[in-house]
Amino acid sequence: MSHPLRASPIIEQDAAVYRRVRSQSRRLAEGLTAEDLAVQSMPEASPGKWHLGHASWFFETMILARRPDYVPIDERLNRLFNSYYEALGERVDRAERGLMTRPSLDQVMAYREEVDRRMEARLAQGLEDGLERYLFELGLNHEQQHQELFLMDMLNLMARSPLDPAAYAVEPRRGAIQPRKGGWVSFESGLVQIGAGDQGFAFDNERPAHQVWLEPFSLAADLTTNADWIEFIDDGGYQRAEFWLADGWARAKAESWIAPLYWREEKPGWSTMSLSGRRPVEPAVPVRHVSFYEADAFARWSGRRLPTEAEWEHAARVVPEAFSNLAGEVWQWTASAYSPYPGFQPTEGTAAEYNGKFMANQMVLRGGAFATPEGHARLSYRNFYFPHQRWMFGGVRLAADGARIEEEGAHEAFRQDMIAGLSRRVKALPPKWFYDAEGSRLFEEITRLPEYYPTRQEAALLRRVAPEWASRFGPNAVLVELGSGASEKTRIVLDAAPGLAIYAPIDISPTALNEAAQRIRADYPRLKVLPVVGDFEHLAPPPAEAGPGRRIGFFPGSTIGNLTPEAAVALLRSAREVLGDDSLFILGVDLVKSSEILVAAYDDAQGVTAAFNRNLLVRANRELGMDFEPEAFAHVALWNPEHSRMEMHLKATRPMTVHLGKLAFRFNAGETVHTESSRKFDQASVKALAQAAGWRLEAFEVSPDPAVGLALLAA
Ligand code: SAH
Ligand code: AVI
Repeated sequence: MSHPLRASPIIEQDAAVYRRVRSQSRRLAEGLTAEDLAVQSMPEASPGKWHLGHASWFFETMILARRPDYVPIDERLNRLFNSYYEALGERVDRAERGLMTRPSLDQVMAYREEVDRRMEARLAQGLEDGLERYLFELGLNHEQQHQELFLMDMLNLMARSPLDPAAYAVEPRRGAIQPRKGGWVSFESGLVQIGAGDQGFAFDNERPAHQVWLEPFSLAADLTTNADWIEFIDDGGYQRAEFWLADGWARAKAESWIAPLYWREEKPGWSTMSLSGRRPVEPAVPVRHVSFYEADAFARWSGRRLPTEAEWEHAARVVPEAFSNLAGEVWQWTASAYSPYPGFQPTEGTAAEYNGKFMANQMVLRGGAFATPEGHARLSYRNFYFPHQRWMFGGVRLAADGARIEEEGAHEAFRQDMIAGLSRRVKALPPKWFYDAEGSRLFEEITRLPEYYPTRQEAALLRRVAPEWASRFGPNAVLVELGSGASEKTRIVLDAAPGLAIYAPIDISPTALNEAAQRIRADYPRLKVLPVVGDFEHLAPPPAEAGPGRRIGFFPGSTIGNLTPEAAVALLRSAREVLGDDSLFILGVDLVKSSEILVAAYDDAQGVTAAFNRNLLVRANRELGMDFEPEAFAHVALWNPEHSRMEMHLKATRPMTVHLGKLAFRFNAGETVHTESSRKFDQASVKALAQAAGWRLEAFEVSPDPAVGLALLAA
């Protein structure tokens, strides 16, 4: 008996993804009539039938036709289904697409099926090279873009009928709208990285990743709502030129804008058109179908502004949990013109026309919409439209200058963690909030305490192993340090590896980070120092300017022990992904030892650790306007053998109620807030952790007592 050749997992996966994406387009067309799919009168939109044909044509042209002997399915369709590719010859004007009664819907669907048959045969042979794989992924992403365009265009078509037809019984959306978070999220100034790294699919316009300097800014936690918009309308927003850009004002007057697209004044109130028919405008729901010009005018009327795309992306990377509806409701207009990133390279070949040639006169939108297919958008995704266009699912998230724009609204992520942490049955807060300027200063004081052995022991051990480990870095290596603080241990690595080209520290504490970066720059003038203010649990790839040298992760201090075991694995896994296949990772861990030594290290005689612990409450009072009495909380440090960790708590010495805005949190006497865990390891637990995250443990070195360990991991 002969066995058919087994398809490789990649081939099977490609075919499955292809079928899944293609069938989604077909599903959108189900239930619509042939007429619904054939016509269109808006010059910027296309009929549904055209989208179905064009997305298929893209696969035929970009992939199937790469082979020189390829015979097209129907040569004549090239002209109809070519969207804008100059290199591929003549085509039907976009405004005329809605007049093509032939080919019939059946013929277009038959064309789709033939493309599918040929693509599946091609996929079964395996994609030929890296470019073909990129084009295949581009084809899938392109098809998904057309799924959203299909819905935008269908809505526009339906909105033209006095019957207000519902294209679908319920709005086709990929997830529920998220509830409001409230307030603003503030960010300090700093050099941040935006754009897509080299790993995974991204459109050419998202690359290369690069650095941008941000001044302090705040971003609204929530999207602008219909209720906000109605206030703008009622205050004469569409009649008062002072809020508008000149071009916007001219357009608003010429097209008689009085409200977002599809809104109709009813008596009383407003209605709007949706994919499930005409409905009353719901005040609490985010506004849709506003142009950049309207968004900008609204922002000016609000005394705010639109965010730049770098602000949006940085905020979304650092504290996604602080925002509602970042993606999945409406694309959000930014103040950024759609232009190439520094070092932009269009995709090779015909697909070079995909994005780059549109980089004039359009504005960037970020996020994603309810109609954006699942898994399609990314934090680096750059959508773009002309500033007057309104038929896309576009809305507004406001921004403002300055790190703190409203006492109550500032520091939203901290506030959210505080509310969540104090609402738990066993109260707990994430230790990352220790590190404001004072917290970072107190930590440095801790490192010099006689009882706090880890810093001294680790530095000495690092001095011993660094020369050998650094000999493996290779030329122009890039050192990415997580939670770098004062960057003191870094110097040991830098001294052992004079060939290092780049030092990229990431830390949540802007003061500690920027001051350390300045000192390192002064002492290592040949080294390029690229600090990033951010949360290491949301790692971005090193900047493109970091060059091709090997990436070396550096995470000393046993800060990994401050994460839950699951979060530690997730962090190491994301570091593995971001640093790439050839990378190394130096991980510092504190080791299990007698509880006396451990407890003394976290409860020093001078009370510095107690002050560090209580500073969290001082910070909450200052930044969140809370009313903790720090002195009424006792510092508690205890060894938890079950979880192999030191714990710090703050214990209420008497019954108390503390307030955060209108919220009240009750403390019984003796009740604690768990403020930090510091897990202690041994070689086996480090090995298990590394392996769970996709790293190999190459070396593990232990210091003299009190013992700490340094692990060298390889990707
Ligand atoms: N690496 C130094 C400092 C350790 S202290 C040493 O070994 O001595 C921990 C550092 O991590 C602090 O600078 C703190 O600001 C930073 N940090 C804590 N949580 C963080 C997070 N989630 N993202 C980024 N930095 C964080
Ligand atoms: C940063 N981190 C590893 C320290 C630790 O030991 O867990 C923070 C610290 N907490 C109390 N003292 C020091």
